Amino acid sequence: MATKSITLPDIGNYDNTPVIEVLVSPGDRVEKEDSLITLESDKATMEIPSPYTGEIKKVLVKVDDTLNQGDLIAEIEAEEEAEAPAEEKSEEQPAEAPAEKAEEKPAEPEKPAAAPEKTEPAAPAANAPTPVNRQSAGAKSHASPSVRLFARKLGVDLGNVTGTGPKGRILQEDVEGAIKKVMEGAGKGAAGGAGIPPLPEIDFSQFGEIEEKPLSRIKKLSGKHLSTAWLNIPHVTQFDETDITELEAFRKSLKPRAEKSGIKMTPLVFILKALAHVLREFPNMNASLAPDGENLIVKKYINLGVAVDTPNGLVVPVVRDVDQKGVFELSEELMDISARARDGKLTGADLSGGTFSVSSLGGIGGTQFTPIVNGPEVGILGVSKASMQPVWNGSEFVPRLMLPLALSYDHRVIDGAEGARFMTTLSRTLTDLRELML
Ligand code: CAO
Repeated sequence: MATKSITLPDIGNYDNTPVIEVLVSPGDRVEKEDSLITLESDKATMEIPSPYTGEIKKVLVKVDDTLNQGDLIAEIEAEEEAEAPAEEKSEEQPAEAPAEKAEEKPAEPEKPAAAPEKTEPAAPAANAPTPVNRQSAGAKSHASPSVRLFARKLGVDLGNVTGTGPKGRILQEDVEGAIKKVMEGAGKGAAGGAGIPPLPEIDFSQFGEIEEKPLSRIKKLSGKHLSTAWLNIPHVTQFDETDITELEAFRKSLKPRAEKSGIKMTPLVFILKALAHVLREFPNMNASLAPDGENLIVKKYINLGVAVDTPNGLVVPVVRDVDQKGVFELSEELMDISARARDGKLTGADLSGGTFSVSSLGGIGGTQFTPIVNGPEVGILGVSKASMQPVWNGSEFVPRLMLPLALSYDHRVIDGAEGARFMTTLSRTLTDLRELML
């Protein structure tokens, strides 16, 4: 046993060759000829083998370092003297094609990750090499440098690819097959994609009569959008119940005036108005996460998307500048966009530019639901049906009209405490509309 330095042998006419992979870590046991690092020149990729069998003590290079002949790579507690240092061997190789050379080599026999019995102590030492050690060092995937390069260029983790070559070696077609599988899944929409196992395909007719109906164009489009939002955004939904007794009294008092102008004034417009007010106080909720995930794009305008149920499916037209409009104007606009939505007459402009969304099932029923954030927005408010409930006022139960609210938000942007504060402020505003004047 002796500590030996491993240096970069002569690899041909390559200077300052970048390290693209470090395949070993201190404590790893390597056999002579096991790969230690991968270098990538502009012409070829080369794995540099260990000239000794033994235990790696120090790794002296890292990814992106550039190496020249003689540079230190690692220190190893060698079990035997190298019979022929790699340097001498590599001199025999034509300098131009190290990668091809590696490809032509017959598949190396799979070496056990653990040391052979004769060198292993009865009880393994704490730092004894394990399959995990080798795997974490990236050496477990058995593939030629060109296949590794191919996989790296396409962002494929070879750890997830099953090799069909000799001794389980990963071939280029295995990498291509893995990509194909992912792409096929992604294209299917309802089934799988992004590595998610697809739902089982079942022949339902074996259990009884069935009818297969095509989904509407809107359902197909909104389905894709909802899946994308659901899969990309870590959702949190929190619930509240808001006392809207006074709001309802006010709404009823305005109703005759509204009806005279042909306007139907529902609780939703007050919710839109209150939301616009609270969004000013919580600008992070009126924002979108930049695609790189590094910045928050806060919008200074408040355009609220309103989910509308249509015979062909769900659409979300946008009511613009809600903070600058009164409840009459908002009612008129809401009636207009929901009528056009149901008639299929919305334009692209009607459907774009939203900063936050509302989905109201209040006119239909239900006590609560969890809305899906209309990404790349950050939050959405779900509104359920208000109902009279006995509420304890400190001395007695009194009948109050309670409105169930559900706030879903992107937890990457909004912390739970901020979400709770947003909801409490919204609730306070709906309970006492005088808050809108503050
Ligand atoms: N609690 C109790 N009553 C409510 C209410 C609530 N939260 N919200 C509305 N109502 C009442 C209204 O006051 C109205 O009653 P009156 O005619 O007596 O005044 C009645 O319910 C019907 O209201 P509406 O639904 O026609 O009008 P709206 O302004 O509340 O909603 C719109 C408009 C377009 C949002 C709604 O018609 C709609 O399409 N909702 C479905 C949205 C949806 O599908 N969301 C789910 C998306 S996730 O799959």
